Amino acid sequence: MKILVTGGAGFIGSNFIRLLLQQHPEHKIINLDLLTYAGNLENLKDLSSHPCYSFVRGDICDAGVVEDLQFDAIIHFAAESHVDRSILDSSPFLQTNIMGTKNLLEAARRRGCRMVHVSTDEVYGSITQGLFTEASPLSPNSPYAASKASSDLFARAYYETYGTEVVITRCSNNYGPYQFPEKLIPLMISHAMTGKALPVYGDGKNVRDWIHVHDHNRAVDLVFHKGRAGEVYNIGGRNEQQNIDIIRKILSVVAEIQGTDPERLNGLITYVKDRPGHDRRYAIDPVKLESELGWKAEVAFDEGIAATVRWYIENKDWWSRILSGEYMKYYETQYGQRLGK
Ligand code: NAD
Ligand code: TDX
Repeated sequence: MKILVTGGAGFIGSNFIRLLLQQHPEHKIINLDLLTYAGNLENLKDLSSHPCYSFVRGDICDAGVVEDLQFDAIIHFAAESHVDRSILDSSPFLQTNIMGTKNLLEAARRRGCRMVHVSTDEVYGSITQGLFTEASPLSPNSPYAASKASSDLFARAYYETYGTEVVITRCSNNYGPYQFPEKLIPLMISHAMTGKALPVYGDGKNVRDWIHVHDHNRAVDLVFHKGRAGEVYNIGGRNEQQNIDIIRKILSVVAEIQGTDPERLNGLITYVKDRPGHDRRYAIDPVKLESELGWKAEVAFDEGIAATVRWYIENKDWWSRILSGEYMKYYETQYGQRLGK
């Protein structure tokens, strides 16, 4: 089967392509990616000449680009993915996440092909007690989450209206190698390694359910091959943690690996003005995926986070190259005032 993977040069997509090529030598992959600030072909450089892999630089919003490609199925990761950026300017989020997804749904409809739409737990909003199930109402709070919820509703509408064979996944917070350094975990690792302030939003007690990217991608693979069309599958790590605990864990691993004084690293923690509309807690119930498709998270958090810290320490060149130019402008806008610079 020829599979169109969108956003394959990003964090989750690049890890997914590597997994799919290992697990399914029977498939061929076309990676369609615009290479925005978040896309990086270095993530896949070991696979660039793989006989089952090809890359096309292009915009999912451009119907002509998608029309010209030959494929039998779509696995759709491409998105504007950072909540903080959506607060600064939501326009690219509407364009890529809604219009781009609608464009791919249209391609799937016309060709009669299967599509997995990769979404997020953020569409459910914040929950005080209990867990989000697939039946929980959509209640997005950030512009990013609103754009993803809209794309989920279009996916649903294409299934209901045209019978397009689309399946939606909603995963919790991912961590692992190749995550863009604007996100919490790589940001904290890279700052700890370079002695920069660690900006903690609000009181640091917001809760996220962290899952290793490998486990997310194993689930997407399963849903692609076995998930029922028109269904939603939640994906979560059963691993709720407060941000401040994640940060302290990262610091203890960095200190251990680098032989740095943990107290010096703890001193870098800086509480800053909160993210507007900051969701307090995400907590997702993956029981449908577990019972129906036999999925189970495999990566224990303590091992996964230690391996991730090690990866960032060993691949400093990868993230150092990113921390320049456009990123530094964004960083200044996002954190300059917060950190009193
Ligand atoms: P990312 O920002 O690392 O990667 C996004 C990729 O999409 C980049 O390679 C970028 O170049 C590409 N892209 C953006 N706009 C495009 C366009 N118009 N046309 C073609 N390509 C375009 O994101 P990620 O963290 O890997 O997330 C991937 C998907 O998983 C997203 O849909 C996101 O909403 C979802 N998700 C992410 C998480 C998480 O914790 N990171 C959790 C749940 C769901
Ligand atoms: O500098 C920071 N300080 C801080 O306290 C950053 C970048 C984040 N945070 C907090 C905000 C969140 O409570 O850490 C938590 C995680 O933040 P992010 O890494 O920005 O992730 P989040 O907003 O939870 O969204 C992520 O998970 C769901 C992904 O970015 C989304 O793409 C995914 O859909």
